[in-house]
This record gives sequence, C-alpha cells and structure tokens, in this order.
Amino acid sequence: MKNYTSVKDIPSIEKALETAFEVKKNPFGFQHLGKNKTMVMVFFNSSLRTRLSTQKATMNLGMNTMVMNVNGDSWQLESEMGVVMDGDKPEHLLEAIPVIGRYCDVIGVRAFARFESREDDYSEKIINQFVNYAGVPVVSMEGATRHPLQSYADLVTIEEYKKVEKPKVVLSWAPHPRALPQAVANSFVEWMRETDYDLVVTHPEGYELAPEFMGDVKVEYDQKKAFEGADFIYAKNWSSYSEYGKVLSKDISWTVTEEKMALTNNAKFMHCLPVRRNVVVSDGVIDSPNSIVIDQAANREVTAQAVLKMILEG
Ligand code: SN0
Repeated sequence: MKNYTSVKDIPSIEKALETAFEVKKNPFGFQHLGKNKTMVMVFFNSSLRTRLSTQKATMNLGMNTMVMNVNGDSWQLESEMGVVMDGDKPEHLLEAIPVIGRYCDVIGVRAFARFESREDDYSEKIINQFVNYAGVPVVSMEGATRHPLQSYADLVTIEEYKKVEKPKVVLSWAPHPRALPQAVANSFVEWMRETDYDLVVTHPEGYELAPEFMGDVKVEYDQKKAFEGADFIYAKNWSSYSEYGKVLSKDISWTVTEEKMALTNNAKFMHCLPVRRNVVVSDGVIDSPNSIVIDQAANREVTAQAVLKMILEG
C-alpha cells in the first residue's frame, strides 16, 4: 500500500480484517518493519484519539514519531497557489511538505473541511498536496471528506460485536451546536458499502450526504422506523452538504435516547468521539452496557497499526 486516504487504498476488506486481527493478536511482533523508520504527524486541527492511537501504533511497530501542530508550533502554512505571500502566512505547503518528507518515512496529516468552498473541500485540496509533494507515503488522519482510520476501526468493532452474519447497521444523524464536517459519515458509508451488512442512513431532510458516497444506500427519514430491528446504531452529527456547511436543524428530537434504543434489536451504540452528551446521545444510552464507544476507540490503535504495517510492507 502506498498512501492511505480512503477504503480504495486497502487491497480488500478481507485483507483489512485479517491484518487488523493479526496486529491485535501480536502487537509487538512486527518491530522489524518499523526499526529506524520515522513518522511525522501533521495536525491542522485538534485531536485526542487519532494522535495518541497513531503514535502508540508507531511505537508498537518500533518506529519513531514526531508530531507537529501547525496551528501552534510551526509557521502558518499557505495552501493557495500563485498567491503573493505578503500576509500572515510565512511558508507555503509547496516547500513545507517536501521538507517534512525528507525527515521521515511516512507522513500523517489531519486537515478538516474548512467550509470556505465545497469544491476545495471535496477535492481534498490539502491531503492531495501532501500526496503529490511528500515523496513518502501519506496517511489521512481525517481529511475534508473522509476519516478512513476511524471507519476501519468501526468495521473491526462491528465484526467483533456482531451476532448475525449481516447485521442491520444504522447511521443516524444527531443534533449538535456547531457545524461539523461530513467526513466521518461519508467515510463510514463508504466502508460499510464494501461489506454485505444491511446499511440504513437516517437524517432530517436537507442532510443528504454527497451522492458519490451514498450510491444506492437506503435513506429512511423517519428515525424511529430506521431504528426498528437495528443491531448497531452509529450516531454522528454532520452539517448540510447541499447547503454546504450550514446547520439546518438542532432538533433535539433526533437525540439518541433509551426510548429509541428500545425499538432496536438490543443494538450496540457507537460514536467516533468526541461526543456531546445529552445533545447527540443521552447519558442513559452512552453509559449503558450496550455502548461500545470505548472499545471502538481502542480499536483505533489496532487499525492505525494495521495501516502502517501495510504501508511499511510496501
Ligand atoms: C470532528 C468531526 O469530523 O466531526 C472529528 C471527529 C473524529 N468532530 C468535531 O470536530 C467535534 C467538535 C465539537 O465541537 O464537538
């Protein structure tokens, strides 16, 4: 594997699962791959799980890691082409990226949607500049449109908890005080479409995800109907794609509650975290034995390591 920016970079779902379970069983068994190799993790946005789980994954593989928070530690980086750089940004990505690439063997980059232009975000302007200029493999630690390290961990978690061959998996929009990217939802749908699970997406009108991610996936606008018989409820807020980046609703009748979970087939509750308690999900649901959000987050280490292993193997 050269770069990792979407499910399309993985040889197959079978290989992804096989590698993840191999790494989970034997986390320190592949240190020959990482010896004397270095990863630089570049963050344009905040992180807790991605930073710690990916760094831990590199340590398990015997690699070294350097972390750069662009909005605090480094020069502010210009990303527009052809601009006169007489403003507040002293360095261009065109130099910064290849320089970083000279210091390491893998670059991780987190660059969320900026909501300035849907076209810029959906062309993955920042991640693609890294892919084009790094000279070393690039791992997306959440781009503008996808969060593939998260989705990979989501898949592994569902595989571990599923009780039937083809579980009903429901991605439910939930309210939130701020405008969040569509990345986690897009990427989850993209990964789930590679499985034979029964996937249903539920959200209010106006929150339709981009057609290139949804394909022919079923949308059920009635959240309670969607929850009926579900084996997994994956809650996530995202802002509107059609009215790009807008918050069209903060309707708390979409919060995931005990009453709604009672409609499911004793479903497990999932969320990528961080989560706004009693906005996205009630305390009662996230604190219940059916909540698997901590195991889901723990699998981030496993799948980050699986990705790095596949990259180091070439
Ligand atoms: C990010 C998102 O893409 O939705 C990262 C999720 C892994 N989430 C947030 O930015 C949440 C911030 C908030 O204010 O709750």
